[in-house]
Amino acid sequence: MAGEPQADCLFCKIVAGDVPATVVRETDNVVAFRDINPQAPTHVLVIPKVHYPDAASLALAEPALAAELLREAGEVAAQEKTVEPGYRIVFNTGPGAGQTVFHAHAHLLGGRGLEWPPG
Ligand code: DGP
Repeated sequence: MAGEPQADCLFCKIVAGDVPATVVRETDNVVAFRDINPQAPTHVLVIPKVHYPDAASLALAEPALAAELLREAGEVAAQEKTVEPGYRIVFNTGPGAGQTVFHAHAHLLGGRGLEWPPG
């Protein structure tokens, strides 16, 4: 069923506490933790606790939760003091875009200059 935990999902295991993570922020619906392979001084993953395979399917099924995810990413950016000079929120979607974990997640990147276009 949509949103149900998936036994083979790494991020569902992090939500359940079965895989450890460095959590920097948590609400009833969202958890934010440091990426294991940081690409910037601040690299935090912000995820819904419920399982959707990507950001678009989350937004279709639960738009209020997708909005909460974005709001929480902004809160983490403030907490990490990356609002100035700026930060980036990325949703890799699909293997061709580099998505490797198929549980919706925002990458919050900051703490260094970020080039455009990305690779
Ligand atoms: P993506 O490639 O967009 O699906 O992002 C998945 C991210 O998840 C990637 O940047 C690395 C991170 N990651 C993978 N395994 C773990 C883990 O066990 N713990 C944490 N904290 N991050 C992980």
